Amino acid sequence: MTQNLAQTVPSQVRSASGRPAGASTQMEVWQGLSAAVVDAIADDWYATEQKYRAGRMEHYFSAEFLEGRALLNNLTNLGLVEEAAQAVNAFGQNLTDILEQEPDAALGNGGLGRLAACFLDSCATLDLPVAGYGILYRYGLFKQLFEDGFQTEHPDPWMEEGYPFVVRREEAQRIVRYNDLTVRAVPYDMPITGYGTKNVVTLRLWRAEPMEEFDYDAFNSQRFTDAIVERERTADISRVLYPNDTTYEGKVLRVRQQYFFCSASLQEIVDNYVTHHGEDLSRFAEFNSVQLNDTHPVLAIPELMRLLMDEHHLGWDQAWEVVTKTFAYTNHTVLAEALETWEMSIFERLFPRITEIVREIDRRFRQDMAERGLDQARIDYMAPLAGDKVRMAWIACYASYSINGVAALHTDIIKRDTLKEWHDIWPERFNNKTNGVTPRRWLRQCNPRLSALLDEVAGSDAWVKDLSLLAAHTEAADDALLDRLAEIKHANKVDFAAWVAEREGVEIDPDAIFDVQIKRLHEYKRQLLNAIYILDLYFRMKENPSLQVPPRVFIFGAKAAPGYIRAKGIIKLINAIADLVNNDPVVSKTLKVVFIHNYNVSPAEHIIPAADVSEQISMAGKEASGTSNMKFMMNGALTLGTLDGANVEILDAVGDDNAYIFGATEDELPALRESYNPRTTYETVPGLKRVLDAFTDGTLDDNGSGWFADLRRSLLEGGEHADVYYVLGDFAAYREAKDAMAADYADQRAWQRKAWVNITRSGRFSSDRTISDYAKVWGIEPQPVA
Ligand code: RUG
Repeated sequence: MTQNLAQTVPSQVRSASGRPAGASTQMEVWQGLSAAVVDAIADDWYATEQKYRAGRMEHYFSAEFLEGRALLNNLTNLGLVEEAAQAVNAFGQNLTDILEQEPDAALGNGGLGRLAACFLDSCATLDLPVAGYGILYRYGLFKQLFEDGFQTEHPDPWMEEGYPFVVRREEAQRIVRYNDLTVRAVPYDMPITGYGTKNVVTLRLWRAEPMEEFDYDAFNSQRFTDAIVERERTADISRVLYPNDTTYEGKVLRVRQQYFFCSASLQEIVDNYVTHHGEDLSRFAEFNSVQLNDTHPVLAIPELMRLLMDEHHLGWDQAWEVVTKTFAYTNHTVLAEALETWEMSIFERLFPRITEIVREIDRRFRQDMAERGLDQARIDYMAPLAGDKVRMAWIACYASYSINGVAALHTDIIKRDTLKEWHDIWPERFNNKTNGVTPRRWLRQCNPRLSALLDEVAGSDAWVKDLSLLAAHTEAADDALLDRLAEIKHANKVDFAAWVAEREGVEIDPDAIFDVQIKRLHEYKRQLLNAIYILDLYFRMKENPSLQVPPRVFIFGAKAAPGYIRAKGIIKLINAIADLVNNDPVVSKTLKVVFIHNYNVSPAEHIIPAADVSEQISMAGKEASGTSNMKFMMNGALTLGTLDGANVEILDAVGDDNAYIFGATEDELPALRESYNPRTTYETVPGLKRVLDAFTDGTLDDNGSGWFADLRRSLLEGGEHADVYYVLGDFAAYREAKDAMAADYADQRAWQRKAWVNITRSGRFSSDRTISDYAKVWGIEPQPVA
């Protein structure tokens, strides 16, 4: 770094605004300060790029990168927060206000996209030669508003005012060809800094642009509208992120998007190989590996075959040999509705050559399996093609040298169930990589008070790069430390209460228990179970006004996929319960319900440091991992959860005394289901009938939508399809655990001791640990730049 921020910021602000720094708007100051940060890292970024491109690299392909805000994250990583604050103070601005100007880069739906972002942060911090590849969506995940308690969706044109953290690389553009359309893929590179290192990882996001900015011939020959339509069809490709999480939609545009970024990225990787290692592509996999984040980038498999065979003249066998040493596949779900299958007719229409290659993969697969002695039924089940469908997960399993799940339980389930047939043949390909989250954003940056305490207890900030160091301090929790921990949580809650009051218009008491469930809205995640508990507690309090109930604030944050009506019904229900509870003159003195609208990365950074209770209550076996569970743990919230996903490993790390676990386990559920009758549960578990009847008896208002009746039916009716997520089945156990937990909160010393155990034992949930594990699979070593 040649100049300090005090020198560079004013001039960058001036060029962003065309005015003196002191006369610039806060948005212009954000622009200028952000540009100054990019300026500060430019040399190191270039040096990293040069070094990485010459050696073995891992390429992380993902349709989603949920980055959130970049400025504070970069300042934190570079150790420049103070310097930046002073630089803007010098012309009368306040860093906190400036940071609030930044839009969230919401280029992802939820856990899967945020995981990709945490991974790049860890790759940078660990100096690992990795690059990310995705799509520069013009519109990120929709903005959520509530109107009468109903979710409404609004576009998120996040970079319309300019975004200094992406740099357009005109010279590195590639051409992507479809049968009916040829487009330019223009890369926009985002620098991803690491903590305390010079290495800067590149996240390359592709944007689709028309071949010619304007086709004047078409204009002159009355094909004007055709030319405009063509332009728009091209821009469509990178226009919008599909707003589905764990459900799949078979849209043509989506398959175009997937091919678009896979093709552009692979072309670049292959060209880079040729530059450094020559024309003999048979050694490609010695220098390159590609991690497929779910099935979204699986078209990269036939596309690499095409590039190797058609453009670099390898034979099929040679190309397949390279491909099967290049790709690794991460599965993120056991939900059948998430496994992507595409209609062959879409492939035929968009890319005949890829279709041909997929057919040949299928033919050879069938032959290979027959030679291994598999029966026809099994071959048909596993084959890439089934009737007119292409099965992306099956192609991934066949072509990948590594297949992983995202938590120990999830990996067990895919080996035993979801991907059993593949595991039977290639057990050695399977491995577990329990997810992790970056302690930079999710502790250092979002919780400065706790972070300062940890520096003090640990004697330095070394824990930020190696979170497992905290484990040595579990026993340091004397009364003085626990009191400080309580003070820190309280101060965070006071800040959060002010944030909620301003943003949501609801007053909450920082002395109450903050009980939080933030995640995408899905039936399997069971926000409905939480809602039923709150309503039951409300009725218990109404029935018995002298009931001793610890003050509590129930906090939700969740977006529902726009087409997922039942999920939207649950949002409306929670908002209706919030109305009922918050407007009750007596109950509202003890309970409050807040639904944070437009939940995203930035709100999470406010919520998590203030949370006491982390709700992780999915039906066992359904949540592949979960990652908010890890963020909460790092910030000292206690888990209230089922034995699902990574909760199992959290429990293992903290011990039974330091988490609240309830409900049916994954191996118990099949037997329980046999005799399960939700009607009987409704009739017999005290309180349940009253709650479910309140859905439809006028206690709660669904504005005539009929959605609450549908929710009630989903729990009680439909024979074996009633209550598929075992909400009523687990209710009694949930209520017992949640009541017990709330009662325990009164003993603050004991509570804070549990919180401290959670914080200090969170080391294995750092994405640094996850990425170190992946690096072994990828065969890469740290490459620090000088
Ligand atoms: O639902 C899963 C989460 O359990 C997991 O923690 C996260 C990251 O691995 O991925 C989520 N996920 C799964 N998002 N989309 C899918 C299926 O495509």
